[in-house]
Amino acid sequence: MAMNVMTDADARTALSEELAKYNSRVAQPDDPPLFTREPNSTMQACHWRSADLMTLLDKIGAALKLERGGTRRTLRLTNPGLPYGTTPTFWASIQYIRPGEIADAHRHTATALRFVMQGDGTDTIVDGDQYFMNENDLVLTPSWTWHDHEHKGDKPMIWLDVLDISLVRSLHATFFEGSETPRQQVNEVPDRSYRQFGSGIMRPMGSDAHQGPSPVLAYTWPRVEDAIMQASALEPNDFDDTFLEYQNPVTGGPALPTIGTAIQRLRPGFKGKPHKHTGSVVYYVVRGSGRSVMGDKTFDWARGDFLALPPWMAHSHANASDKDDAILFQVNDIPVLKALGLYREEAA
Ligand code: GTQ
Ligand code: FE2
Repeated sequence: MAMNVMTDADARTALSEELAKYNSRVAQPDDPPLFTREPNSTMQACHWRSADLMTLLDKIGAALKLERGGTRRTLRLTNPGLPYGTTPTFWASIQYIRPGEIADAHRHTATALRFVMQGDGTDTIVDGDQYFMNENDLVLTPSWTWHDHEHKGDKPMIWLDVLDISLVRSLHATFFEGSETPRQQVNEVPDRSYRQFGSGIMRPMGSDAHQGPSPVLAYTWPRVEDAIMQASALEPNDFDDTFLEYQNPVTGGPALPTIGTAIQRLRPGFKGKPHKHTGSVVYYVVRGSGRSVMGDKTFDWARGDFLALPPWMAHSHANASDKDDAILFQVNDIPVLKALGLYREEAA
């Protein structure tokens, strides 16, 4: 004799309609599991080749205008595994600006940075401090700082922009404000941030350690390159060889609270061991060539290429040459994971 036994699954389904009336629910039999044993990112490992990007940049440079209202002409690096953005937290884009153009003033709560890929002659003003950008410079635009760019040189200029748009969106904390004037007024004394904090070893009396972004506007390439070459005389790190982080000289923390930035030099012949960590990374090849393995993909890269690494994916990097250096600039969201106690790292 068949008994009419209601399974737990049936009971859950039977309740769903009533619960929904009160904006509530119980787990349903076909819900995906609440937790996975370890991160299971939908983000995919990606490689963008310099030659392809340059062709696309020439196209958007010719076809797209730069109009008033705070818009930018950018080529966004997208990830096929994500609804938008390059990684779960940030967007990497390449900005293209022609001589005579102005990317006019605005501010947003998303934190931004620039890393100059090619050209010079464009100045950026960040909260009144003006800086003429050069190749491989890192320039910070902390959250809610006014910024605008004007190309005063004679050849198109391109740089990498990274903004933590997906992070700020996920927190529903997006604010944006445009400016009445295309450009900001420049401070009477130029290079304010450099005069105050640029030495990296001294600071204005009274500027105690505080949470927040670095007060240094520009991390200029000659100084960064000198630092990495000095550190290269020391023993290599098994995974990344010589690996230096851009720091906030006041706190000793990362340059920006939500976006990590680092430079690594793979010495000639270096072959790194594989490891994995939480947090996502975008790499830009500053110099040389090499091979990176990410999960089941192998990427052979050269100067000007980009790579994207998903969270918790085993990866390793090797220099392809026995004679020449390879240098990678990277952007990551590791400061966010560390601040929240979610950073983990493991040899793979
Ligand atoms: O240069 O201010 O790639 O506001 C995206 C948004 C660059 C910028 C981007 C921006 C900017
Ligand atoms: Fe902006």
